[in-house]
Amino acid sequence: MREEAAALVLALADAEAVKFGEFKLKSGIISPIYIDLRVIVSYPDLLRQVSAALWSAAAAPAAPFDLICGVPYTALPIATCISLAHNVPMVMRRKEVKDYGTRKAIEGFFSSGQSCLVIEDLVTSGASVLETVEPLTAAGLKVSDVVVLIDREQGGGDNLRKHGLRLHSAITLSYAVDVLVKHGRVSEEVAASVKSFVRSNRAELPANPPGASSLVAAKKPKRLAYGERAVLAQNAAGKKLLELMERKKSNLSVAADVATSEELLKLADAVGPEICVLKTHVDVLSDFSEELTVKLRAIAEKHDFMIFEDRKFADIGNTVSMQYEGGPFKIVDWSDITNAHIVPGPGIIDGLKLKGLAKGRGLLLLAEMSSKGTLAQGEYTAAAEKMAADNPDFVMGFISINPAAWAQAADPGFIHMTPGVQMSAGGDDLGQQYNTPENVIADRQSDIIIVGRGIIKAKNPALASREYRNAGWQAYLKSIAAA
Ligand code: 5BU
Repeated sequence: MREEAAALVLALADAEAVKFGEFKLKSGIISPIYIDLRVIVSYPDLLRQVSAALWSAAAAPAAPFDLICGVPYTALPIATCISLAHNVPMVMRRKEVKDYGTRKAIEGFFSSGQSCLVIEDLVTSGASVLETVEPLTAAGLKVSDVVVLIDREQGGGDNLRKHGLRLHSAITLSYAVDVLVKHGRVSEEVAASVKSFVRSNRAELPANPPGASSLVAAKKPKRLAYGERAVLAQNAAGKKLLELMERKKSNLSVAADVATSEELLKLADAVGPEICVLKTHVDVLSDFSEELTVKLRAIAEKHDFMIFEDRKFADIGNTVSMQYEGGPFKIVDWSDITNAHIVPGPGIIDGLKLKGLAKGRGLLLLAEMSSKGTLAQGEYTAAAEKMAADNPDFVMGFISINPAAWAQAADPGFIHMTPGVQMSAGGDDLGQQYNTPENVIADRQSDIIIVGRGIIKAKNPALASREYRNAGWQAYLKSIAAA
């Protein structure tokens, strides 16, 4: 076995997968060694050799497993090779899917409770391994063992152990260096400098490795209070809303989906004391009038809440600019907040900003939607995040479903509002999907629950709004205390 391992080290050096010199790492640190195992796909014999070494490293010590999963991307061909050689089925993690709660993050057939061996090419801190383990466990698979070709011995094994994972390596970095010295491939001096580099550069897990949210929950940065975030909000309406939430102790928005102006005003007055935002769809009213907007603003003033016309603009900048200001609704005149799809590109923000910024309005971008089969996910959601970051003067936040999965490092000045909320999870017959206030605010780290039918169809909407307000606020208090 040792001979095979030594031969593998030499083959890796021949393929230039292991190089010595002065290499600037992403962190800016100069490393005397550089390991890039992506090149092995160019050498089928080497790929076979690598896979065999990994298999022997895992076979004995690892707990029995039903499946294997390579950490994307470098370990994917290695896992495939092992799968073929040993007839063990494989699953694949989709790298671009970040919301493990609702999206298919793992490809391939498996059943809950099966155990999966994770395969990786190189472990430094273990963060990439954790990014793959989380969606596997979220999908119901058991993961206890990880096998790696090269362990850089910079603390990855310890970090993974803290997460209940055993790391098995085919080769350690110090072993590889010893073999290369023995065969005259590197000098004793270089070997000493590599070993000293490894000793003095322990790789810690980032406080919040992307995708490893639940595994590193204990290390999450403290969640800031709404009031603390008001100072960080750059959009005037966003700042006002965060202050209002802190002052009123409410993170509840009621979706006032009723058919007439009279019903809308009555509902606004009934739930007004409990809410921070009243969300409207004025295009469903049979009798919209300017007078309604004046009365609605007066009720908002009386009960201290903001108004959000859920218009979901979706056209080019020039058109949305006209739609926002004109037509029968003149939304910009009376609605503090509105929202937009990002599908047209950033021009939609420019068009709305033209009319809304000077009036102190704020815009929410639809980063995700609550409905089944929504296309707003993954890269689309990331694009919304980027567009918001480019326009913090006018964009105040997002419509989000699971911001914990994608917005961990986001600017705390942005507000996340989440529709699809009821006291128990479920859905309706037309694709709506519900989560609970606790789940949305504490687990998914959203800021505001938007509740429609859970309140407006209740026998006593005022009472129901009080219950939702309490549930949302308790979840918030719990999450700022726990963070
Ligand atoms: P419900 O009755 O709580 O299901 O109402 C939800 C409201 O939120 C309703 O007005 C929808 O138009 C709105 N909504 C949503 O449900 N899902 C979304 O992704 C977005 C808005 Br954006």
